[in-house]
Amino acid sequence: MDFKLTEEHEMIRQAARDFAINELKPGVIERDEKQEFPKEQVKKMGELGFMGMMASPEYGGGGMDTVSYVLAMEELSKIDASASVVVSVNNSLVCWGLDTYGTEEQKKKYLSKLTTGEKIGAFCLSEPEAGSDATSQKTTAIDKGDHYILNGTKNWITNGNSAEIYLVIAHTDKEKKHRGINAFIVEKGMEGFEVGPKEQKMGIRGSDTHSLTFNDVKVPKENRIGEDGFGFKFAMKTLAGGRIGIAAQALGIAAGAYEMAKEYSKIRKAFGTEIKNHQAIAFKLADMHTSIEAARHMVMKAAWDKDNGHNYDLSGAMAKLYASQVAMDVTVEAVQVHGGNGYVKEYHVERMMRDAKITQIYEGTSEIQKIVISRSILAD
Ligand code: COS
Repeated sequence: MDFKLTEEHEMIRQAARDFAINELKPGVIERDEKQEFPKEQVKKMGELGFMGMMASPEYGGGGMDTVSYVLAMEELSKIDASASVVVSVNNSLVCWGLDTYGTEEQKKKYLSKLTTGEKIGAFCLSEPEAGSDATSQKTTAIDKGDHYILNGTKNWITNGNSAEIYLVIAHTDKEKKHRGINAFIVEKGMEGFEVGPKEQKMGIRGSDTHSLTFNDVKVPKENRIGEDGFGFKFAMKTLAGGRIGIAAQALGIAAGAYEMAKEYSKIRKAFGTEIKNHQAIAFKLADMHTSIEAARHMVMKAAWDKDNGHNYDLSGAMAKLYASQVAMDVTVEAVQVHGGNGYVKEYHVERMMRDAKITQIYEGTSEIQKIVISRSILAD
């Protein structure tokens, strides 16, 4: 067993850290306030290779392992979780899905633009009445020979407006239940495809979340991903990896808030001494540090499982469940350590507390992770 990162991993972590401090931190408060998408920053992350880290190099990807990806996700999320969710969705849901299951033509046409950040991707599974209950898709795609006709509505879609390439899950045969579901590549601009209004959110306000509507959208048959009926498995397999990315995001939010609380405790004085000298604060920091370290080990284990060809459904679900709870607990305590200043925007931790909550909801709620975990441990 070796807990040491390679030199290459350390370099990737440092590059992500530098980028987050130099490029994401300036303006992060304003973007949160105005619900402004970090357009320039995402473009730069594409140029630096953060948008397609694990994808195959022949399609412009970095060919890196999942450990590299979670290291970058943690560092970016320490500073700006709105920017990091764009990275997460593009990398683990869209690029990974296309790289692993797409045809050669799909990879050439779409993946090569997504890995470089030239275009952004979105993953469209959730519907007004199908979030956790993912098989209850109401969106339909009717087979018309050389194309499908797509109708329906998708909800809470990350990168909803900034994306240009959308992976859309739809029923092609309701009788067959989950085996009658398919995944399609839909391009912005296809007739009948409309982006709905932007959601007004509590956290990750810099990311753009929209509903989408499809009215008789003609999708060429070559845009279906995998064999007929593969869509639900595609969604499940893609989300299993996505959950590792969100676990890393939660870890980053927690670690970022903890680092700020620790630094603050060294400068803020109360009762004649820095507050770090009060056990009430020191013990909080001890608890925060311990739970973050535990979450980090779980995230790394899930990434390692994926990199080594092991099943990562269980370790990924556990990492997300645990790290997202740590993100909530630690950010609440970080606000408490900051006292009155913690409630004020310029100290960042109130934003992190709001950002943390979504990690318990998207890409499978904590309750869904418990379904995945309990089914897995009770299977034998
Ligand atoms: N990898 C591959 N296949 C999987 C899988 C996985 N991780 N998980 C499930 N499947 C397959 C099953 O093997 C089954 O296929 P077969 O019948 O051919 O064997 C099929 O998918 C249906 O599985 P299951 O019966 O377990 O489906 P359920 O309706 O009980 O749902 C959960 C399972 C709850 C785990 C699933 O619906 C889920 O993950 N929901 C949350 C979705 C989500 O994350 N939503 C957020 C939207 S993205 S922001």
